[in-house]
Amino acid sequence: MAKFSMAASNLCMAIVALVAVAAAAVVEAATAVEHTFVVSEMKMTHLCNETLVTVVNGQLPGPAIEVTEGDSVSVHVVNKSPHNITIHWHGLKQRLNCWADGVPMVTQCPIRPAHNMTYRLNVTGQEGTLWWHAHVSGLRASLHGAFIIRPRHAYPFPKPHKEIPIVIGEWWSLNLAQLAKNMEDGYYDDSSSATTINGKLGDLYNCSGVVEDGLVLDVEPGKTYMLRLLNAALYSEYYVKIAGHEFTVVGADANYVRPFTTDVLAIGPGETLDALVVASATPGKYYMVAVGGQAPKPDIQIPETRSRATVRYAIGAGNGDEAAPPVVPEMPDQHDFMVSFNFHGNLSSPNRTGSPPVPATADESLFVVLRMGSICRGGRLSCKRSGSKESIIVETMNNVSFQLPAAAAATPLLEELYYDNRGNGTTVGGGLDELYTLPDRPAKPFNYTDRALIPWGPNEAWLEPTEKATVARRFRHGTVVDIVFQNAAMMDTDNHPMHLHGHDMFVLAQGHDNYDAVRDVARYNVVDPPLKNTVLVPRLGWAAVRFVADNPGVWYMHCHYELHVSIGMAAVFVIEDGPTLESALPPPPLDFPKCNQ
Ligand SMILES: *[C@@H]1O[C@H](CO)[C@@H](O)[C@H](O)[C@H]1NC(C)=O
Ligand SMILES: *[C@@H]1O[C@H](CO)[C@@H](O)[C@H](O)[C@H]1NC(C)=O
Ligand SMILES: *[C@@H]1O[C@H](CO)[C@@H](O)[C@H](O)[C@H]1NC(C)=O
Ligand SMILES: *[C@@H]1O[C@H](CO)[C@@H](O)[C@H](O)[C@H]1NC(C)=O
Ligand SMILES: *[C@@H]1O[C@H](CO)[C@@H](O)[C@H](O)[C@H]1NC(C)=O
Ligand SMILES: *[C@@H]1O[C@H](CO)[C@@H](O)[C@H](O)[C@H]1NC(C)=O
Ligand SMILES: *[C@@H]1O[C@H](CO)[C@@H](O)[C@H](O)[C@H]1NC(C)=O
Ligand SMILES: *[C@@H]1O[C@H](CO)[C@@H](O)[C@H](O)[C@H]1NC(C)=O
Ligand SMILES: *[C@@H]1O[C@H](CO)[C@@H](O)[C@H](O)[C@H]1NC(C)=O
Ligand SMILES: *[C@@H]1O[C@H](CO)[C@@H](O)[C@H](O)[C@H]1NC(C)=O
Ligand SMILES: [Cu+2]
Repeated sequence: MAKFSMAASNLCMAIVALVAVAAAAVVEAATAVEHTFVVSEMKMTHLCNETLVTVVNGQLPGPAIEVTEGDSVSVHVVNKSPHNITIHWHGLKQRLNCWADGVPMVTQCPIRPAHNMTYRLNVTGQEGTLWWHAHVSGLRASLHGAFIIRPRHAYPFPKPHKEIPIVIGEWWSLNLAQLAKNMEDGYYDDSSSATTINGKLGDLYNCSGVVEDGLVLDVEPGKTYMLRLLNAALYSEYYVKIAGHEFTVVGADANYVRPFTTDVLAIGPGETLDALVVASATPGKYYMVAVGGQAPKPDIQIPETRSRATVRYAIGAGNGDEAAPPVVPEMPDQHDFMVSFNFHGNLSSPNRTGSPPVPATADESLFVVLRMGSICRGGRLSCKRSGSKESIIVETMNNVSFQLPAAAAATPLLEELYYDNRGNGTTVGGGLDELYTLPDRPAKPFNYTDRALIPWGPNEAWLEPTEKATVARRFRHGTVVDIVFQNAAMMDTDNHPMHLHGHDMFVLAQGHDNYDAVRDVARYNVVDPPLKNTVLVPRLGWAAVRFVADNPGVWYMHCHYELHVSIGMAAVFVIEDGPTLESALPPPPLDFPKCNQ
């Protein structure tokens, strides 16, 4: 009996081996990857406090999706939480697949409690690290995970010994649904309780003296590790260092970059990075530290956020002093924004055949000023501003603040587009034609980076009055679009990680102070600019991007700071169908959720 079953299992193994050999011969056929994401609430305890958090499959961070370029993915999302949920596949190009982009009321009706939905994704033409997260205000702090795309053929560098996802996040003792409500109500003094690395708070935090668990990365001397970093935090860009080690950055936003070496990484919310680290230090223990950057005073200050993990060399590798504390890296000042400016300025594309060429010129150019403004409460026309409770602070792009269509609208914008295109516009949501058009440029230019506008009061007050609308910008298929994002010093000087769904953007240039077309167009890098889905617009400065609007659909474009997007720093780009069946948006999937059923 035992003998028989052994023979059977050997046979099984032989078949498996045969299949593997056959697959290897054709360079791994594309695979269908399947996941089930059960969204539910769970109690977790940190810092002596028990908190109810919404998670996927009981995990924080959620499960990583790991695929090989060319694979197709099905994710069955089963909503056992009391919240409306959508999942966004951050950075995935989603060619002709806007239906699966996961933005509530923009691309789909949310998955309601006790409902489910299957997202079907093709992963083509991208390699590196991306991530997924709920596109639900507040909740993405606990609903996120890595989306890892391995090359079908080979890395353009020696294959690393190991790949390690590093998810930078935040722990909120505050209930996240409450946080979302607070942000909507114009109360935004909340801050996270801790920074986390792979969900762990680390030993800088404790509950009555008992330190929190920290991430430990075990390494072998001489080996190369690939860190796949993503910043899932709601509020901060992070500066990351490992004592005694350097990083070689090889990828950003699932695009390879020309490798460069640095001792510090800067990663804004929504950004991802692939960085190689060689375990070449004297065997021992070294802290990896992530510190949250913030704009200096007179901006309002929040307590410094910081977490650490430990890089630990294998025992027996000459690691004599086990008891010695880990070496601490010297971190940049949290206010030193030049760390971020230099890091992002060092990203460029490697010259690889097959990478898309940079279009030489743009068909349309937008100049988009990013800044705060305010709206009177209760629909009144005039009120006290500059932080008065009579008004509510909003974020704007060219002096208009984005408002999502109400869930009660019953038809998401993408469905409006699809049926409008087919001469069957539903009148329920008013149709896309009634959306507010994002202006090309601000109506009244001002000195955007005038430091006198930072403190709330008379200098900035005249610029505050603004309005809310569902802001859109329509592009013909194939339009080459230039956008200069000008960061204005109004009431704050945060940087803004601007994220575009469904497209990568060439980052042509960044600069300090006010953009000057005459001077700055000459500085555009049209030779080897990096391709990013999230461009960090520097504080008191600007960034210029170019992208080709060739993926039909309704794509969200927004700041990836949770507060900023929830108070309106967003717009949708409506991209029309191309001329052929292969360049037109296909019909919605059959099981696409309906709003009111
Ligand atoms: C823990 O909860 C208590 C009571 O709700 C609150 O006073 C305290 O600030 C919380 N601590 C942290 C670290 O959030
Ligand atoms: C998903 O919903 C469908 C229709 O309501 C139901 O038939 C199916 O069993 C559900 N699947 C899961 C995994 O809950
Ligand atoms: C994925 O690609 C296959 C093959 O081209 C195509 O038939 C399918 O419709 C695509 N699915 C999605 C969700 O884009
Ligand atoms: C615990 O945390 C408090 C507050 O951050 C700190 O003052 C104290 O030194 C910590 N204790 C330990 C043992 O780490
Ligand atoms: C790249 O980083 C170096 C420091 O490592 C800095 O001197 C340089 O200015 C950066 N490049 C750009 C374009 O910002
Ligand atoms: C790659 O591009 C850089 C910058 O344009 C150039 O200096 C270099 O010679 C190119 N290398 C190759 C191998 O083409
Ligand atoms: C128009 O679209 C609506 C919404 O999906 C659909 O119910 C209706 O049958 C369509 N009408 C026509 C004439 O195609
Ligand atoms: C804009 O403001 C800055 C300082 O806040 C000042 O140095 C600069 O001269 C101003 N520019 C113009 C054109 O007024
Ligand atoms: C901003 O928009 C509001 C509302 O339309 C308008 O009253 C105000 O003048 C605009 N401000 C600027 C600086 O353009
Ligand atoms: C959830 O979505 C449904 C249908 O789209 C909507 O009617 C309901 O108001 C939403 N609930 C919340 C809490 O937003
Ligand atoms: Cu922002």
